[in-house]
Amino acid sequence: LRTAAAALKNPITPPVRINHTQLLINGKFVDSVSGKTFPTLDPRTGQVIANVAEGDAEDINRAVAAARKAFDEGPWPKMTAHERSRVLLRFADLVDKHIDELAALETWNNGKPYEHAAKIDVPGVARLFRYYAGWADKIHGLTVPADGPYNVQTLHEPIGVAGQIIPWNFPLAMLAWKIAPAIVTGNTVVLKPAEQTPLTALYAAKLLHEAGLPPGVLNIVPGYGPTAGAALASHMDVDKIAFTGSTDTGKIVQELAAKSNLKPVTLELGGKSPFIVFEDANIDMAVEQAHMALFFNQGQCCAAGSRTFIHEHVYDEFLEKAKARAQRCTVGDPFQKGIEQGPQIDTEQFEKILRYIRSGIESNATLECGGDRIGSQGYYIQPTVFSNVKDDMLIAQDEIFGPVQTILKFKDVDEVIKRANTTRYGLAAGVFTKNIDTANTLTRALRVGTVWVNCYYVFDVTIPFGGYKMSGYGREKGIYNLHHYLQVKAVVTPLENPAW
Ligand code: TXE
Repeated sequence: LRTAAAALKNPITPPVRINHTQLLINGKFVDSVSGKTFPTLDPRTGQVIANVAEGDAEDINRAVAAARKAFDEGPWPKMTAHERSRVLLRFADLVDKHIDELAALETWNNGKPYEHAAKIDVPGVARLFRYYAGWADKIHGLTVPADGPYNVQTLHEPIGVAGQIIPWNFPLAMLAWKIAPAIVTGNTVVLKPAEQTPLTALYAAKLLHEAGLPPGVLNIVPGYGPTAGAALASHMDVDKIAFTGSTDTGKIVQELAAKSNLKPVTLELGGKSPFIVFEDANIDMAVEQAHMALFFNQGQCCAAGSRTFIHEHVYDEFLEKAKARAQRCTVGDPFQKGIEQGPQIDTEQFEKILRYIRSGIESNATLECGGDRIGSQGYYIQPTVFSNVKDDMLIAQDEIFGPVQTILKFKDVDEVIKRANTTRYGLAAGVFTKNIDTANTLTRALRVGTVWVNCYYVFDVTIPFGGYKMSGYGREKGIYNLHHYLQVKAVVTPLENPAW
């Protein structure tokens, strides 16, 4: 780690230029009404990499007006499904073409390893747009067998102007998950990226316009949550709001939606997902998956396997191997080859994680490795493992959102089900066992939106993702997200001539 710290002093120059720092409204890059800008930082150093136009309520008004016009007057919702689909497909091709710039910009602004951005995040965007492009002309209503002489049909119509607020941990993936199902169904969008990571959203939106998206269909307004985000959630002319972020902010968004025009809301919020290893599991595989389930993306994943429950018979073996794996984890400049972990996103998250580490030590969990920052600049944290973690410790209850693995011991199936479910969250779970009965029992008993059995983080575009309990509601990806962007209209026509 000492060598790594020395290398971190001289960050690699990112192989990309920043071309877009203004708001994108009605197909044009524009300054904010106030003329204000805000700095966006490099998590490797905390230095400013660009100043970006700061949108607030006035800019949201302008963006919503553009989206409203594009929805009410078209052409987008009135275009054929096939034509809309072609725009999404052309965009996917442009993403493939510009993969290097998009990945470099994502790494520069977010701190995730370039190899991950280039092999996972960016190709995932193209894949997701191709998937939803395929849905364009496969959305249709029903003929309904009502009593009486009536022809009854349902029409599936776009809902209107969608407001979308996204976080900073997967800036491009979150943007894609939100935009693709919304626009393929004929809606128009105003999206607010996280204040930490506006750069790839602006770049991707520019590529969507190059792919033929008409002006006003997608508007991007970077800015802060309590100003731009709140203005979007409470706007009277926004017909739906989709949010990904913290549970506390999710509650605010839902309240703003209710207090304004009662727009429907979908929320993808935090988690404290159990990762459960039974004594019959393949331990080496479970160790590797548990490591990835927690440390991937610097631990900044809503579905992180952040309570690692290990059966008492394999606990010691697992712990020794998990600790060794964490110590092997390569932390460093995310632009360097072979790096698994880069810096955390910003100083708030960095401080929050270090506070949780201190809390773990103070509550007498055993610090097996890590526990401190790396170097003296940027937001790098040592891969950290705690054992002897108890359910009532803060580190076993709160979302740490950093590279801190917490390992707990259990004795039997009923006990671990109860403990796994004793949380306000319900996003995901991992179950490692070769026993089909144990797997079946767990998959049904766990109150979570996704159960991965003998695997973790399989995020195919076809698989719905979302939460139970305070991890939110609604599903993203797959067929399920389309329903959140469609209204169902019943049309009833008499079969016999009415007496006029
Ligand atoms: O989240 P916020 P923050 C969790 C994770 C993290 C914690 C705090 O535990 O440590 O949340 O992170 C916008 N009205 N997750 O502060 O505030 C904000 O501008 C409308 C889990 O970054 O939820 C940003 O665009 N919008 C998570 C978005 O909400 C508001 C991913 C997310 O920010 C707003 C990120 C307001 N009043 C953090 N206030 C996941 N589920 O993956 C803020 N925002």
